[in-house]
Amino acid sequence: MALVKPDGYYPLTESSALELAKTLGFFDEYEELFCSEIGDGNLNYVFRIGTKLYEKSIIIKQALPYAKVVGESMPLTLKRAEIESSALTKFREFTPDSVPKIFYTDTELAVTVMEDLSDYKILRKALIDGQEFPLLPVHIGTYLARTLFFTSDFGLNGRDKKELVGRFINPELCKITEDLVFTDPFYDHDSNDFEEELREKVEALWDDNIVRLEAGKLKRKFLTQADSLLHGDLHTGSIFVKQDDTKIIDPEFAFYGPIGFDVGQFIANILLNSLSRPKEDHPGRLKIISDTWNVFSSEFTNLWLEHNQETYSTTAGYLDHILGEIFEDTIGFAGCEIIRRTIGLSHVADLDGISDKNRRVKAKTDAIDLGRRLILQRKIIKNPGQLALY
Ligand code: SR1
Ligand code: MG
Repeated sequence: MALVKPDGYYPLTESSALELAKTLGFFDEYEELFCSEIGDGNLNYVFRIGTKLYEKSIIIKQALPYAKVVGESMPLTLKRAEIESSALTKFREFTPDSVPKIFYTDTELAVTVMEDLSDYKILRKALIDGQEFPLLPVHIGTYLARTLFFTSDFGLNGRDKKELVGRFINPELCKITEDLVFTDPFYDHDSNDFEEELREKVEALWDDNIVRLEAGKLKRKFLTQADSLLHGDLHTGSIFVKQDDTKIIDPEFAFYGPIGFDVGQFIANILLNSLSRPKEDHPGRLKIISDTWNVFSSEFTNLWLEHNQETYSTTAGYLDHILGEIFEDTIGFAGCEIIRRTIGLSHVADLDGISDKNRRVKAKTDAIDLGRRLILQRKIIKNPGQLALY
């Protein structure tokens, strides 16, 4: 009997996801399969489906009409599934080895079928476990340079770029970032969440008009500066690693924004991990940041010299100006990300997982101080080596 896919949207279960995989022809009708929901993110279902002997497996990812982390009180557009698969497809043009393969998308069901990366580990977990990945900076720095250069006005002609800006308008997901990263943590907002022991520190932050002013300026950049197609949520939970490979997943927040935002989120999440670890591990974490920035800026420079379509690109000083601006934004956005992951709605396991309360509160106090300094001193910090002093 031929299997038929039901019409319309319905939230998948392990058994209906398995049926869907068969209906779409990924497996034979009578093949014995397993299916488990493995999603540990904030927003979506992720089903892993495969043959019992693991010869073949796929991932079915489905967007829910609300944020899983909050519940049905926070409705969320299903269009993000289409944005995610279009962004992965676009990024694949510039860096095919850095993103998972997409096998199928269904806009109505908000489903993407993709390569199973179960032999990889989520970078956040691997860093918490103290693992090291010497090739990570090369992979991430190259991914950032290629995706951000080739979708910008430097790598594309103006018409094609504007068409892409239009395709990646993503108001609902951008609103989440505008609120959760750039606004709520700097105000006494209901969505904030922190240990009572941090209250005095957090209230001092809310009373600090200079921090608010600078956070406001960074938010405006995020709202208005359509440099490049961003991943939009490049924290260490959006990166899969193994010793010799790195894959970037989950670009459902993709939109045209300031280049430093992606770089800053990555750096911030490495710093958050560093804050959760003993002092002797800090130089190793800072090296990930310096090496990633160095790979990013030298690859961006090579692309600029070889492929730039902008007439002004050969003007002396212009490349240095752009890289300087990206670095300053990177540091500022990193500061906002560190603060929101510490006192906002969406935390990180690196800090929340510190079981000793005194140690946890101390690490979070340091995180607030660090985030604040990065926001305020982003024009003074000129290279990643200086972060060692912070
Ligand atoms: C309600 S969504 C909370 C966070 O999860 C996503 O991964 C984004 O980082 C978002 O800010
Ligand atoms: Mg995500």
